Amino acid sequence: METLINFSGIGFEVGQSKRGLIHSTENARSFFPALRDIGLNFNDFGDVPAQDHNSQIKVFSESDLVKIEWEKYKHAYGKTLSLLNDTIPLLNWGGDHSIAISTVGAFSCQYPDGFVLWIDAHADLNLPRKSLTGNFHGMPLSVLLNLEGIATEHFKWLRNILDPKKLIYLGLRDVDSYELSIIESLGIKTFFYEDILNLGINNIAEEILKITNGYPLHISFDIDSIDPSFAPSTGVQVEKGLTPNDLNILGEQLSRNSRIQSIDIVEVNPSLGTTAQVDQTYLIAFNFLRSIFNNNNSGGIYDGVGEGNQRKQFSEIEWFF
Ligand SMILES: [Mn+2]
Repeated sequence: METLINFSGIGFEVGQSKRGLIHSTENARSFFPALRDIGLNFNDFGDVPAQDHNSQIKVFSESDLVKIEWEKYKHAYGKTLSLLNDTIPLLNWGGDHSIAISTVGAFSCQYPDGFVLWIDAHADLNLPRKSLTGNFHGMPLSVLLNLEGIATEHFKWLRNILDPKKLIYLGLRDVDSYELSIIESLGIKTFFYEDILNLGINNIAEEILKITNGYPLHISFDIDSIDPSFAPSTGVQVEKGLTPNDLNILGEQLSRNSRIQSIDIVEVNPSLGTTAQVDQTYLIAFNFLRSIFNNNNSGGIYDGVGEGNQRKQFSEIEWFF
């Protein structure tokens, strides 16, 4: 089965302190020839230019927000809006998770009745003054949900607010007490990592499909949701987490929703770890895509044996599924 996917690179990295995410998109492209062999074809729409990285960009109050060049995010928002399309799914490749302001913002503008599935170790729900780290990638949902009017005040270019009833969390395992109080007070549907252990990913995937089936769906996938022993090349590792097999089961279940409009893949940092670790981290992300869009393909996981110098060689990578 052949699938065409629109690819949009948004390698923003100012939302966290580690360099390298700006190169995540070009590294992702080096996998395209191999992915074509398993039926995933990409229409490449290039990269949104990123702000120069400055590790001093810490946001501990609303007055610190001026340190970030929001024009870049506005650009990404407009581009995402123009690429959202009922027939061809859109892949937004980050970048850190702050890009979700633009990508989820655009999705929920285009599809107000659509659901957002946020797969992450973290809730990314902090307000600047509540943040312990000052890293903006831990805050995008506070803006998207307009907590304490932060979007109305500072992000007027976002045309609408995400309805908390349209947000589903999966895989959370490192949540601040402030964030937990917001999850509870807004009643956000949340499957914690512990719920996966207790209920099993099959049951949870089925429940998520039941809730979202027939509605437009956006998946915002943070690679740190995966156990770092499987996906180590990311900036904020949290021990334990989803396995690649969990991700496959989830992808196959979600693929039954014919209205998956867009997916973010964020926080894959090719500067962290060995080449084999970086390749493995990318492959786990791409394999999730395969399970969503191409699960009828019985050819199995790409085994890494290819020809030509553009191709990645994965023969040394140990697979876990
Ligand atoms: Mn995140």
